[in-house]
Amino acid sequence: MVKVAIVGATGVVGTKMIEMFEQYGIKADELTLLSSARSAGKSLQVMGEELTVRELTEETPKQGFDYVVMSAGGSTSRQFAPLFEENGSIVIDNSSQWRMHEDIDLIVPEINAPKLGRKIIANPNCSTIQSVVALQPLKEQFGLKRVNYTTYQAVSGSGSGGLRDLEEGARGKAPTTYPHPIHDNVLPHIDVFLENGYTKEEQKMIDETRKILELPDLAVSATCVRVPVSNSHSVHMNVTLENDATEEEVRDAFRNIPHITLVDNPENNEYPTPLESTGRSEVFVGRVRRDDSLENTFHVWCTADNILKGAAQNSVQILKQIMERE
Ligand code: 11C
Repeated sequence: MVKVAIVGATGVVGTKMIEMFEQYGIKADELTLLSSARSAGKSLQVMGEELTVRELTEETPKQGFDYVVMSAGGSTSRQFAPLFEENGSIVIDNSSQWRMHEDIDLIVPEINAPKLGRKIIANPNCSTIQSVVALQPLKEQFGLKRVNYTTYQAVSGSGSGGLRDLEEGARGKAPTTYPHPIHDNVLPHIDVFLENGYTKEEQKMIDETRKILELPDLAVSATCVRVPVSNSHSVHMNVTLENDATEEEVRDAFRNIPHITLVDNPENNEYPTPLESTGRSEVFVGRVRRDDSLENTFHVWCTADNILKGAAQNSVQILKQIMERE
């Protein structure tokens, strides 16, 4: 009898997780949908069955779930993930709360697998996931020396509030999620500002890249920008390789990898876009070209569905990876 719970089931990511369970063939004898008191009581369709969302309380972890997938924000994860863990559940957590803890695995199943033994396993930040998926073949074939990211991140990364600000902003309404209008605008500000002048989103990309790729000394920098796009993040990566390659060798590194699609025919106006990435499971790369201002350095453009590969899909892939191993 396999008991699985989804915490944050009514959110933008949680509802996609339910879809991903079906797509990835997750077998649960009993699936429990959990949320805060505010969303409890709602009904959601799960594989043709209607399930009522229940409130997450301090008593819930005692119900003996085998697996819990959480996407309900950092404070809920801080409070509840250890309670689920104490009660024997394996927890896959989509918040930033546990990612950088030394004893917590940070997993992108195409790249790594849990090995540290804790029952809390962290799902990385969405913009990090698509970036490391694209960087991994370059790391394997040429070695990585330095990466500088600039992101163009969709409003769905901020959940329903971000989508609302974009939609209602187009009708002249003041924003409630962002400090400035996002409609007709670009905000170089994602998550809170830190003392070093970077935003937390930028710091997450730097720290998580080093941890997932197991390159603690990799030179990494990031500028993260919110753009008026509903869904799918774009990342420009300026990548310095350890060993030089030709442009074609860099393109070849992305070919024949099932979870990467190379779209790089600028002569036909073909390159990855967020619109074409939405609803797709893979990471798209293109615009590969040499940066002549630095040795062994290339520009790479990368897009992916931030709610799928960046969150719900990656979490469910981790769940599948663990279920298959056990
Ligand atoms: C955004 N990347 O686009 C964020 C959303 O640490 O998991 C995900 C935040 C996180 O706003």
